[in-house]
Amino acid sequence: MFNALTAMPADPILGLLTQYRLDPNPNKVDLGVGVYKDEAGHTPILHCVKHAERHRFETEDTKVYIGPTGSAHFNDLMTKLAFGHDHPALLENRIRTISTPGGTGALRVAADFIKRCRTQATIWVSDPTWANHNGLFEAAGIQVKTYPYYDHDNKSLRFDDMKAALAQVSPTDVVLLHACCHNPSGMDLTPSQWDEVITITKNVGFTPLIDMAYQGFGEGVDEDAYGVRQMAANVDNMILCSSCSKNFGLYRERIGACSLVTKDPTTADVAFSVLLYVVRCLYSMPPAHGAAIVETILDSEKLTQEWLEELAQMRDRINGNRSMLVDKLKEKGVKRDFSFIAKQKGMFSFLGITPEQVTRLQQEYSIYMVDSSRISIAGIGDGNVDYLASAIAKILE
Ligand code: PLP
Ligand code: TYF
Repeated sequence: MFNALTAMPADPILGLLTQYRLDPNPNKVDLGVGVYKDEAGHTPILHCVKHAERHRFETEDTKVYIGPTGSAHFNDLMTKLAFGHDHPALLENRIRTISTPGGTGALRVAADFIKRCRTQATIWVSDPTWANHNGLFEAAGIQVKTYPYYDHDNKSLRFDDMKAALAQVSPTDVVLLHACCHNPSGMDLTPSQWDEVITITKNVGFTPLIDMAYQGFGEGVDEDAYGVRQMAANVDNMILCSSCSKNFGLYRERIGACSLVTKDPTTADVAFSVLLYVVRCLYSMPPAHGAAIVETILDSEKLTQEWLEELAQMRDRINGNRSMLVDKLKEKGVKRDFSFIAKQKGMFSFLGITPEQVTRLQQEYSIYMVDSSRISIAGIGDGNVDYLASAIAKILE
């Protein structure tokens, strides 16, 4: 039976990590996978997480099954973190949240849930989007189509084209929007652009699915949730997939959440029962450890404060790296305008070089990035920015 298989390509992002690790060049630079790194190129465990883990170790008294929803308390805290404490949909009991195995698990659950809402569903994703979005929705038998988003030539948002495309979407379709820190372009909607998209969503009647994998990495926890909160206040149906991988640094613990916003509590209960059925058929119940850590942090004022400070440090370092690279490229005499990198948000930007130039950077300088020239900004630091900017200057000559 296995003989009939043809090999699948490796994950284009995670595959880079293996190549990078095998490269003996001491000057190598990893701008591939989107994980936060400190100046030393290390992805640290947050202090607040360590504190919470110590506390859980002392107090946890069972490992019995947690059930398909995960921890109800974690779900409540995550709902408040995403929507705010006093969101009308929350006060009106119209939101239902479950814990999921990471943001990816949330998206996969959402995909099966959408399929159960409508067998012929189509989901519209931005062009470009995170590579895994396509596979996750196709795996659930959902057709994936794209709407215009990033203008590679002008390094800007194709906002008019995006609006025109969304206005043509069927009311029975779903549209995926990135809450903040757009992966891979770093190009976010401004609050007023969100308002316009929300008006179109309301008028056309499609269901928005918002993917929030980087809450707190753009401008701040509340600022980054602007679109989520406004959308939920204005539409009858919405899905939110969130992740604790980046903002709590819990990547390998696999913890995130999936929330449904509905028009009334009765619809919410029915939809929730379908969501739980989907979970049962996919993985039965989510891992508990990451949720317990987040719960411990958000339950404590002191740990929450510590978390917000550590999150701000990560955000500030990334933003600092953005300007540092732009300045260094200028210093190296690069004539091309890279100032857009300093204006974009979150972990990623496209350098905007050709695949051949990406290959040259890798082969001649051991600088690793995705073929599309997406760079993970956290991989830049004081120690490598000079080397990186010199190499970019050379391949642009
Ligand atoms: N959505 C986007 C846009 C992402 O970039 C990622 C990856 O980091 C995820 C979802 C999933 O994150 P995770 O499954 O690691 O929580
Ligand atoms: O886009 C990225 O780099 C992050 C991390 O299969 C990631 O979202 C990449 C690929 C993958 C899972 C996570």
